[in-house]
Amino acid sequence: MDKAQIIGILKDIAVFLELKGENSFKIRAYQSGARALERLEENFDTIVQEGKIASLQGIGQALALKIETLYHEGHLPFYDNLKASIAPGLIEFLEIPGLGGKKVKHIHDALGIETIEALKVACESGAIEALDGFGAKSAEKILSGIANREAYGKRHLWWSVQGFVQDIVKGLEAQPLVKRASVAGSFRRRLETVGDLDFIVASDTPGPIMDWFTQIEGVKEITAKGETKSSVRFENGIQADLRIVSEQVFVFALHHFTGSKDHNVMMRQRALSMGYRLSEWGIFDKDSEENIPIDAVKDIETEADLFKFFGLEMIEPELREGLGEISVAENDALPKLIEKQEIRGVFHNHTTLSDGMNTLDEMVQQAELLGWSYLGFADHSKSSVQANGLNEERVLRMIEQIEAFNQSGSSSVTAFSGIECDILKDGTLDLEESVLERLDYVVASVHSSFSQSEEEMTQRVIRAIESPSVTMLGHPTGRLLLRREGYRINIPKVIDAAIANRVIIEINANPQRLDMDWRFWKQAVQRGLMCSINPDAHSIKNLSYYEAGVNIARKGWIEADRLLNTRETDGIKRWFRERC
Ligand code: DGT
Ligand code: CA
Ligand code: CA
Ligand code: ZN
Repeated sequence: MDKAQIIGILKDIAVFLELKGENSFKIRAYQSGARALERLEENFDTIVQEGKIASLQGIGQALALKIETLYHEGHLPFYDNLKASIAPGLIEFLEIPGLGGKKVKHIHDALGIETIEALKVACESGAIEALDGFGAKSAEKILSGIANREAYGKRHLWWSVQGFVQDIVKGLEAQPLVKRASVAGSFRRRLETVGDLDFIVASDTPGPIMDWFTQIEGVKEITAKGETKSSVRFENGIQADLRIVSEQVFVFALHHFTGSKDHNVMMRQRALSMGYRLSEWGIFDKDSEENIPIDAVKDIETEADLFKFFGLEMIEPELREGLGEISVAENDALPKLIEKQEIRGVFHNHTTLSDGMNTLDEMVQQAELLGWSYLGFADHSKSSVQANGLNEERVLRMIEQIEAFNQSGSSSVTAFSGIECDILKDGTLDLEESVLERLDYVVASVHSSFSQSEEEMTQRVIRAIESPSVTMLGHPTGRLLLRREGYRINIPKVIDAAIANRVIIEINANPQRLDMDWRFWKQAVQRGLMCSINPDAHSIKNLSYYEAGVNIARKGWIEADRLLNTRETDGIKRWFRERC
């Protein structure tokens, strides 16, 4: 376990002890231990390995032992038992902003409640504000905390629902009374996470289609059922809306419910400026009171027709985020978006040499099946001890192995030798420069000391970008979608440094990362940043993550000439040699 994780556990222990009403002396020991580690200037790993943890100010012998156990074994029985002794509901209370151990204990002692639902009721009934030390404000704050928590918990990774969505669309299309069917909403825009799913169908006979939809296997609850709209909730927590309209209205409903809201607002403004009113029902004269669409609507069958009517080129759903797409479409200047068939290979992949599940040969065979020309390897470096990272000697052996593989001519796929080299706390790299420069390329990533200040982290990453052997920056924020915020870092400054040093930034295409975020890419590529879609695959199956990366490249307005993976093998070699 690394330092940041250990600090997190020490803080958890302090809170759990508070919740159990333990004496404050004990609690403070863990709090000050966590602070001592946060303040630590020296290398944490070295200190643990040299057995010097107990010599740090604020850390006693007993605590030092616990830290060592966490570091070496990755878990601590004392912590596991403590956590198990607390009702799970109370641990959920702690996730609500403003509720610490003491307050949760107070609520539990006074009201005996142990679930979020009961806590919500207690806030609404006035029981919370009647407690000592609480008031109307705190009850309100708890309620909004519960609401936020629910909102966060209700989203799903785009990647995890795609098969589910395809099945529903296929099922709808197979219904005899369905003329057209499509998914809409954030799923269609390929947003990294989706709230609910939105389906649009054209039919004159909605009844039987609504019946089918509300009886799909896995439907747990029907929250609405009507002629034009039904909503269901599935056992897996996903909610879905189905809207059924006439064939003539379909394209307008599809456009409206694809969104985004910001895009729709801008489209409506544009319509008004041209004398029309645009809605999910069609196009109307601006001043007409009647709900009869203008005649031209008859000729609008596709979204391309709809955009054309308003003087715009077709705007793909991925671009409909209200980020200037309408004014660019007006000038026919939208980017030509990447297709997954254009990808010729990917670079950031792990094998059994570090923490991957498959060997180099197995990974290459999968690349052949995908029709790729090359595959890059980037196993972990030695600081990533838990991932069995490679030291200099093992890197040199791997380079030989890859050279032998390429010379054997056993595959149409060229293997590139790389490493995912840890960026150490001070921004230096984990491996000797003389070894790094013998690799085809180097992906540099942060895997430790996540709790640094924004300034420190930014400087640390920029220092790595400036180091001569670094080719790419890996997952620049370290975020895990719906699970963990990224570390604090100034991404615009990192982008500047990458452009200045001709360092590529990856789209880490692991569906839980999708890091760097698409919201940064449009501007960054316009300023000259080069991108690589890197699946960070730890198995042959995960090579398919590159498709999630393509989604993000499309959302980021990235064209083929800014994407390394669209080059053929010679072009890749040239980039690694000359960075152009
Ligand atoms: P989600 O479900 O949170 O991932 O995001 P969306 O974009 O799927 O949002 P959702 O399901 O609430 O609505 C689908 C689309 O319908 C949305 O992208 C735009 C359109 N829409 C919904 N409500 C409004 C609204 O109040 N104004 C406008 N202009 N459009 C709306
Ligand atoms: Ca939605
Ligand atoms: Ca919806
Ligand atoms: Zn990594």
